Amino acid sequence: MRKMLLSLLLLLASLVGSLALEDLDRKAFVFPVATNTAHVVLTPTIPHPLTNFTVCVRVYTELTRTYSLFSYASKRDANEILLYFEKPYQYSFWMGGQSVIFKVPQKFSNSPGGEHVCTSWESATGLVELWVNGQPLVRKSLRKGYSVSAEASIILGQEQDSYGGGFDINQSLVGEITDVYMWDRVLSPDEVVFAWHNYPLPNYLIDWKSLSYDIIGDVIAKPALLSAQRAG
Ligand SMILES: *[C@@H]1O[C@H](CO)[C@@H](O)[C@H](O)[C@H]1NC(C)=O
Ligand SMILES: *[C@@H]1O[C@H](CO)[C@@H](O)[C@H](O)[C@H]1NC(C)=O
Ligand SMILES: [Ca+2]
Repeated sequence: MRKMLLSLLLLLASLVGSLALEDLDRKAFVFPVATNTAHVVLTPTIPHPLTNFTVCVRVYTELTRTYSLFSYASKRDANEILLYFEKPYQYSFWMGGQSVIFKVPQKFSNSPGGEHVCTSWESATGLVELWVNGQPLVRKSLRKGYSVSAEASIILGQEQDSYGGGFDINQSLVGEITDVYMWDRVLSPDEVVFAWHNYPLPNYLIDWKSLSYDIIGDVIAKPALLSAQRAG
């Protein structure tokens, strides 16, 4: 009987744990070593298919090889949305399995080091924007008329080749990630600068200050070494 009660309590605790929203302000997820296992699953509610969105993240890393900054897979496409570091001064943005490349002028970049990256997409025009440290890169166009599946597996630290899996150690993040946000709209240029400074903005889909997530493997939540102030 006591055993049953204990397992019931454990079950309840794990349920509450996975449903809890946590304020990670000034904290980061630290990925201390390269693995093809360590990752964080974000579990927000995406209420409907997306036709406009913005994603922002802040990363602190010495990597010069490929890694994923934000991997959003759907059942129909592992690269439903993917923000990907290709090599120094080059990011790619994937949507529904297609991609565009963004070249970063050296003067905008701190890479390797700390970088704040925002990307936005608008279905009506297909326009994709990518911003590094509050600076806009040249706009691209991708997947005009598409809509992003709301049934999503959203992962930090690894790049998904299948829904929730298919990780490759050579695409893993080593370092730390903080200030991860997603909005159901395209942020204005002024708002991207606000996001860079970590000022609050309305209409979050993913809110770092109220985050629903699960840590899997060797990932540690610690005070962020790269804050908005120091990254500025
Ligand atoms: C998406 O953005 C376009 C252009 O700003 C706007 O006309 C449209 O209403 C937006 N759609 C949604 C679902 O918010
Ligand atoms: C990762 O990269 C290293 C060095 O380039 C290579 O030797 C190794 O085979 C790669 N691993 C995988 C799983 O692709
Ligand atoms: Ca991959």
